[in-house]
Parts: sequence; C-alpha cells; structure tokens
Amino acid sequence: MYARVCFVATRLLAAPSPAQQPAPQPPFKLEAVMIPVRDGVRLQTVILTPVDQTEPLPILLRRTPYGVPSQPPPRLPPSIKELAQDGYIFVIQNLRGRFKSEGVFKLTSQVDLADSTATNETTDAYDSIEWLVHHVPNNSGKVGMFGVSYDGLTTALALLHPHPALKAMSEQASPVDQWMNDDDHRYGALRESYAFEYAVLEQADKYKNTHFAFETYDTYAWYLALGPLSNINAKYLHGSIPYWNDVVAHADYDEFWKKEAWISQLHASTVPNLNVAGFWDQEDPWGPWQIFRHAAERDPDHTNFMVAGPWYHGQWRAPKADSIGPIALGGHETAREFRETIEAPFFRYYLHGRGEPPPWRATTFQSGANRWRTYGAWPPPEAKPTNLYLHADGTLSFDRPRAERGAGYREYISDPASPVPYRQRPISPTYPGADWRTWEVQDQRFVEQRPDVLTFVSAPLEHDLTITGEVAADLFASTSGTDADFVVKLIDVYPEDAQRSAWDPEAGAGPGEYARSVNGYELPIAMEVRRGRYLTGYEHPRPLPPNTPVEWKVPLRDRDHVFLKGHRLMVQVQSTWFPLIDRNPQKFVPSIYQATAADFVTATERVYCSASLPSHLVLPVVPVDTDGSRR
Ligand code: PG9
Repeated sequence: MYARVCFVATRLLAAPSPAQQPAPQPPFKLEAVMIPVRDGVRLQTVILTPVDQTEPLPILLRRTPYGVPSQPPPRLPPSIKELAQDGYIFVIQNLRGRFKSEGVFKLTSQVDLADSTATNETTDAYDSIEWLVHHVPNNSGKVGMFGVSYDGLTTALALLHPHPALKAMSEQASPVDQWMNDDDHRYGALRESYAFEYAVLEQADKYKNTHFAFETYDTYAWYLALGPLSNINAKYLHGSIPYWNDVVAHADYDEFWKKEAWISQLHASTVPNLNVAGFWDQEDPWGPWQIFRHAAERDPDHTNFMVAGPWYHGQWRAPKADSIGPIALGGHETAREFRETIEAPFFRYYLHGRGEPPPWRATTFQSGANRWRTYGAWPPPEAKPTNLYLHADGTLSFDRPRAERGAGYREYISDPASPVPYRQRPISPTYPGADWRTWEVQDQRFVEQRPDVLTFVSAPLEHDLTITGEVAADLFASTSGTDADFVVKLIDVYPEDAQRSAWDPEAGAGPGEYARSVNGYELPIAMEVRRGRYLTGYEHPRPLPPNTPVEWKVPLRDRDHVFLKGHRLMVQVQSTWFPLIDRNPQKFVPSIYQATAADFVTATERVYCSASLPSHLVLPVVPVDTDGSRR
C-alpha cells in the first residue's frame, strides 16, 4: 500500500463581508504519495492536479533535492503559468535521502549503466515514471521532465536510460562535469565559496537546506581569515560533510571525477530536449551547451534544441527578466517571452500533440542588440574567429603587435594575502540567494585601479561588433613562482554618456544619480580562470617553469552579444578571484588541499604582448554586410 494523503483545496466557508472578495480557489489539488523504486526505497512525491481537469493530461515531473510543497499553491506561480495554461499534472519529488524520501543522498551524478543492480538518479526517474503512468488517475500516458540546476541535472540524467513514456524534457542549467566547468570547479580551480557552502546546504541536515553560519558579515574576510583549505575540516566541518571530503580527497581529474562527468555517456538525442542556459549564469553556464553538443552527435529526428538568454542562474523562471543588473533589455520581458513562445509550445507539441516542433537548432536573446535570434546551426558558420590583441601600452586592437617594441609585456605582483575580490565587498553568503545571483553583471570599475589587475581597452567602436559562438583567450604569460592562476575578463565598456539605465532611465551626472546610471559601466561579457598546474594535463598536475612564458588557453564559453557603436572593448587580467576561486599558493605543492599557510607566496605575473608572444582573445565575429546589417 502506498501512503496517500489528499489535501483538496476548499473555499473559505464563512460568507465574505462586502469589503472582502472570496479567496480565489487554488488551481491545483495536492496529493502526497511515497513512490517505491526498484530497491524498495520510497520517494516522497506530491502530485498537483488541476482542479478543472476534464480530460486525460500529460504529467510534468520535477525531481529535486530542495523540498516539495505541503500545500497546493494558492494561485498559479508565475514560473509555470504559461505551461499550466495548456493543462498538465505537475509532479514534484524529493530525491532519495532528502527530506522524507528514504535512502541516502549522495550529491552525485554518477550513473553506472553496466551495473544492473545499482540505483541512481537515472533509475529513480525511470521507476518513478513507471509508477506515475500506472497510478495517477486520468493521465495521458505521456510524461515530460523539466527543472533548473539540480532539478535540471535529474532531468538530464534521465536521458541516459529514458522510460518509454518520457516524451519530452527541458533540462535547464544542468551541470555535467563538476571538476571541469560547473558549480564546483573551473578547469580544476576550486570554486571555494560555492563548493563549501553548497555541500553544507545539502548535506548538513537531511530535513532542511542549511545556511552556513558565518562569523563575519563580509564573507571575504571569513575566507581570508580561514587560511588554507585544510582548515575547513580542521576548524568547522570535522569530516561531517561527505561531498566536501570527496572534493578534498580528489584534487585532480581522477576516476572519481571522470565518473561524476556523466556527460561522457551521452552520444545521441534520446528524448526531445530543450536545453536552456543563461549567459550570466553564476553556477552552471556550461553544462547545457555540453548536453546540446553531445546529443547532437546523433540526432536524426532533430529533437535536440538550445536556448540561451541574458539570465542569471534560473532567471528564465522569474516573472520578467527585463534587465541584467542596471542594463535594460530593450523593453523585452525575456523570461516571460521564453516561457510563452519557446518552452510552452515545445511541451505542447511533444506532450499534447498540438502545434509544430521548433524549426531552429538554437535560439538566443542577443544582448546589446536586445533581440531574439534563431540559428539553423550553432555556432553560425558566418561567425569568423578573429584575434583581438592585448598591447603593452594597455590598448586593445585587432592589429597584431608588429615589431618587438619596449618591454613587450605588462606585469604585476599577485599576493595571496590580498586577493582581488570577485565582487564588490562586503560579500554576502551564497545562500540564501541574493546579490550572489547578479555578481557576474557587476560593474568592473571596482577593481580597475588595483595594481594586481591589468586593464586593456580599445578605442570607441566605429560600428557595432557582433560576437556569436565560442570565445577564448590565448595568453602568453609567465610567473616567478611554480604555480599560478590567470583570470581573463572580456568587458563591454559603455560610453560616458550612455544613460538609459534599467534602474533609472534618466540617471546620468546629476546629484545622487551616479549609483543608478550606466554611464561608463563595465559590463562583463565573459570571464574565466585557468590554473597553471593543469595546463599540460588535468590528471597529473605539474609545476610551471618559473620566469618562462607559456601559452595559456582560456575557454570563455558560448556567447551572443553586440558591442554597440561608441562602446569600447576591455580585457582585464588578474591572478586571484576570491573567494569565488581558492587562492593558488603560487608555489607548486602536490595538493592545494594539503597546502600550509607558509606555502602561499607572492609572485610576479607577466602577460606578454609582443610580436613573438602576442596574447589575444579569439572572438567569433559576425561580418557586417555593406549595408550595415548583420548577416
Ligand atoms: N547549482 C546548484 C547545483 C546543481 C547540481 C549540483 C550541485 C549544485 C543548484 O542550483 O541546484
């Protein structure tokens, strides 16, 4: 027998006073069930059925570690309003080991398809769908899955062995490889604040999402005072958080992380899938593009789609998303438009059989130009890799440095005792989510004058410059130490008289207007870090040769942005980005997790800008037709 508890939403019984309107009837009735899966574990699940259901409806399943509702929502949540209008039975399930779901939550993406006795998120999704189609009254036999981030991951993992009733899905900001480029690391550089705070969030207490109690207001100060990473367990966690212990035990890209990288098992589009990514996603900007690319390896029925927009993590589920920070998006409500014109029609076609499948492979909201674009192929073939060179005088241009002139490099001293903050201090905790969400759109003027940040800037653009596709940096750099990090940022510099801020369209030079204005704003378009020890291979870290220029390839992910006429391009280079990225000791040690305070040393970092060592970015530039229009 399965435990079934039914809360049928009822109207208030008391007659409304003339001044009171009757409370609107909740749109769903909620049923709580425990769904058994193959090893006997039961998963806590709620079923939200439309109160006005008249015909069999498809199921939309979301599997989450964050908790399920205990009451039906009093009104239609904006995040699912457009979907709900087509009629779905919404099902939300806690993952094994979270809240009242039985079993152990391992915070893992590992799926071993060869082991027929194993359970994992792929088998739990399969078994839950099997149960749902047989037990939920009046369902149409068609199931969809969707969700953001962890809920996107559990959606995407169903691709590895999908239940036959699973007819469509939309993974949104799913991670695919936690060592390479998702929440916890960037090419092996630890995302210190995120990895630590997230592991605590999910593994400190099965029955809640735990916010680590910092002793300081500014978490930058807390992480700096913490010292070496070994102090996290020594002083605070004492080995109590399994995921953090795994992170510490597996510094390099070893078998553990390769198994976590579930994407290596995906080579075909197995279920129609709308992949969704945010260009300013501060957590999982990379995974959806990888799922899209892997599924495209075999996609004979053209069921694999990509959507990307001007969003922080999950912002496409917000009511509007009509700006990025103070940058207005031309009057577009990009989140609502995505849900109304892309997501809802996608599920309508595959689950209700009405309408058409998307005619494109990729669609983006192109920032700068502020318009939706569709592409038959990604990246579009007309985008041409174009080098943008860093010059020793601090300028930036498409001209390669010619003869060796002057020093041919710029340098700074990087001091782990005074790392560059990744966003303006004071830095609030990651959870509960607040200004963490928008740090990637913060005005970079806050670090421009630091002696350990190099800034290169172009002349004002004479015409619009469109970049569509993958951006990368190719630095030639040296360190006086034996390990180092280089962070590269590509920035769109607004003109001094830009105005038209989303926070206040009139804000300019008037008294009290500066903080709300976008005049001279330095908007990050792409940012990434690479760690020197992994330049020659991820499995085996190696010391850098001191004082020797080496090539640093820094991928800067997929983008679609127009730098408008009159704007300037900027590149910033620095070697710390704290506490987003842990501090590199700058002296090679076998594992940074075992480094002692004495291992952290200052180093002189040099970026070469010469004819023979021409550091540059590679931009996917879309040519402009002679009439000035973009192809
Ligand atoms: N970024 C979060 C996460 C997803 C998957 C694994 C670990 C963390 C999230 O927002 O769910």
